[in-house]
Amino acid sequence: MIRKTLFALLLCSSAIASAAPVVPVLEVAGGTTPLALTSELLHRLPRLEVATNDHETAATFEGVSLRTLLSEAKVPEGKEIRGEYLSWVVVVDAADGYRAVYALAEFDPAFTPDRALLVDTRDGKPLAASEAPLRIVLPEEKRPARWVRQVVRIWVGPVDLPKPK
Ligand SMILES: Nc1nc2c(c(=O)[nH]1)N[C@H]1C(S)=C(S)[C@@H](COP(=O)(O)O)O[C@H]1N2
Ligand SMILES: [Mo]
Repeated sequence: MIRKTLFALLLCSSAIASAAPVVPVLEVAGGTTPLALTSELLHRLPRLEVATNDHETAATFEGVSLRTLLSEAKVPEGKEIRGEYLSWVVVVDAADGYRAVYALAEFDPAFTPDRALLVDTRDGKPLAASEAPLRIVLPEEKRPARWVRQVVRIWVGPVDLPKPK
């Protein structure tokens, strides 16, 4: 009995420790203040819902278009995406060290019909710990490998690789 209580207490304290608020950010190259992707921001912007198949499981996600968030952070869009911006990338980092890269143009409706979302709910409920606080959902992308879970940072900027001589 005592053992059980201790175990429950330990579980509780670790839950409290991990409940420290993680505020994911969107950072744009050039050193402007990172955009804090707070729940308040995600509820102030237009929200979208998408019905998908996560592997074989049907799931409905809700969140904000990644493009909307990029515009909120003043990242070029539409016809502004030319010249150097065609070599800009969006790097998404997760709490578990997972990282995926996309091209900036991939999120622009002027280039592609896919609508990437940054979601905070699945089937009407807050994301589970394995996906929280935020997840990328690319409804048209068949393999969900870039549907990054546990997003903590989105970095946008020029790819920094050497050009041919
Ligand atoms: N943070 C994070 N996101 C991730 C992964 C991961 O290991 N860590 N795996 C990816 C891969 S390979 C797949 S197939 C899907 C799995 O998502 P699911 O657990 O909802 O099925 O998440 C993607 N997102
Ligand atoms: Mo995967």
